[in-house]
Amino acid sequence: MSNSINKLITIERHIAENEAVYNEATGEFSRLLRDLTLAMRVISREVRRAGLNDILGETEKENVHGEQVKKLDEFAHNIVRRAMNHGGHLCAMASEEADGIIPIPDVYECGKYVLLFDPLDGSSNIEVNVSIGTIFSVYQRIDADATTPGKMNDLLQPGFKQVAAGYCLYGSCTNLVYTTGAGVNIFTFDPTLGEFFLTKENHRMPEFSPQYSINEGYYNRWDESIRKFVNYAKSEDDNKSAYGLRYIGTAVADIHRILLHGGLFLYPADTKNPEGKLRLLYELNPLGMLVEQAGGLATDGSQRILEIQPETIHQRRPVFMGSKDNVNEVLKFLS
Ligand code: P6P
Repeated sequence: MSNSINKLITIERHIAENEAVYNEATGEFSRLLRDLTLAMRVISREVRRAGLNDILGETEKENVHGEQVKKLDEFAHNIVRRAMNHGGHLCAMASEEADGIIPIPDVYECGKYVLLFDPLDGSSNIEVNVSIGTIFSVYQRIDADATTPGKMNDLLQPGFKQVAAGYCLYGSCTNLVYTTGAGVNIFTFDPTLGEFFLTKENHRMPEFSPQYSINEGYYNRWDESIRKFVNYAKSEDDNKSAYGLRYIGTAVADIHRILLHGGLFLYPADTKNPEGKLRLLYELNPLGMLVEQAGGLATDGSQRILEIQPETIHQRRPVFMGSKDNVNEVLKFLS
């Protein structure tokens, strides 16, 4: 069971103590996560001032997906890149907002990790004051002893090889949720102190909850099996009440709710998105690792998300993730 915390522990201390659990406690991994939390503090501050700083709204640019880049998207991307490119712990990065590999500038040393991130997930919600978040995924490079710049195959690793995954959710408060494979830990930001305090350690999600999360506007684009599941979810009789529907439209916010309250998140393939919409490397793998570490499941409908061998940085996959019994229930409709 997860336990609420009555002692004051900052994320720096938790990372350092946690690294003792994680082998090769060289301090390099702690410094990587520490630098990442700095980036999130800066993004959190800017997200909360966006309206005042007039950095809402759109730039004239489009990202690799042909999506309009919001000013905050670009800001968050640059903050993570600048916070992480000189610490000597990374040999390469990849971001939703960049076409290919983000190299470490050759004036800095290359380290043994790679970072993949979605700088600001939920772009469509930025200027309507709905929760958005930063998602991150960390791997060791394939040749851990190399000191050369990272290559594409260092970035294209299956999710089960992640050494850390997490997100920072900028909602009514700022929550940082991360795992290094030894359980899910939740932190809450105190902006007056600039500190993330541990609020839940080794969090476990409910095994089932009568809630589902999907964009029902696409009902007519779905495969028949998805329509049958959704019709079942809405149905009620003497043995079953209708499930609740919650859909924020920011995956990291929907998954955060499901981590805490249980339920099922679905973004299936449809006639417009034959590979689904969510990206495997910097959305599904990190969120999938967190969900599994909290006792849930994450699948693309035919295989475990974390076992998919990536082929390109921005590839998409359909996803069904959440509480174990909720996922097993929808799988019965898919098969
Ligand atoms: P739709 C946000 O743009 C995002 O990538 C995810 O965070 C979110 O779950 C999804 O798109 C929402 O997509 O098609 O329902 O608007």
